[in-house]
Amino acid sequence: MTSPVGEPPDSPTERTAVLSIGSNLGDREAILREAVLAIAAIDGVEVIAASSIVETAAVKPHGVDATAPSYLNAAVMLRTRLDARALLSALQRIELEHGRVRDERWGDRTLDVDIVTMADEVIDEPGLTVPHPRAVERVFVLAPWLELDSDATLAGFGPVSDLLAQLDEPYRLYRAEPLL
Ligand code: A4P
Ligand code: MG
Repeated sequence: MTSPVGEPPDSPTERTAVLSIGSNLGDREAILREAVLAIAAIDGVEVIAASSIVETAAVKPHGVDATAPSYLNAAVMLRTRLDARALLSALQRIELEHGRVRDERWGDRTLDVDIVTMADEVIDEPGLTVPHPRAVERVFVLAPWLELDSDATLAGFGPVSDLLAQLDEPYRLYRAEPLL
């Protein structure tokens, strides 16, 4: 098989991925900053941009929980030659290194890192769904993503700008400067 012009033979294809990072325990902002650095340090990953930080009330399986600590969320855009599975395990290692404990579904956490999209890939396997199945309903995922890419489209749903307008949910800009 021939490789595309300009690409060395056997070089794995680089793709763009968008991550959502979130924290509602501990020093949330410091944890998000450390997470971006840790993501950038993954072998085979180049972080292109990170968004500003938004703050929203915690969403639990039964709905918004105003009694739980609020979340800081941001989006990270990267280029990688890793496949989605390898990227997810590197991200889960970073979650664990930041004191993430998995006990309750959608429970409070020091750090959550989700793959929102990865190029135009559609994956539906045990333990890995891409695009992230709940991105479409989450202002704290869509707003930071739109900030990084005003033409962003969520596969199967349409332009992120339209999805965000339909949600019409409150969020607070916690830190306007980009994390990177
Ligand atoms: N998994 C499958 N697809 C993916 C993907 N695209 N990216 C699997 C990352 N992980 C993916 O996740 C459970 C399993 O999902 C993983 O083992 C992985 O194999 P988890 O991080 O262990 O647990 P979780 O995050 O509690 O579960 P879940 O269902 O992924 O929750 P979400 O959808 O991530 O929601 N409220 C606010 N305001 N801000 C938030 O960021 N986040 C959540 C978590 C709930 N409420 C929130 C926020
Ligand atoms: Mg998660």
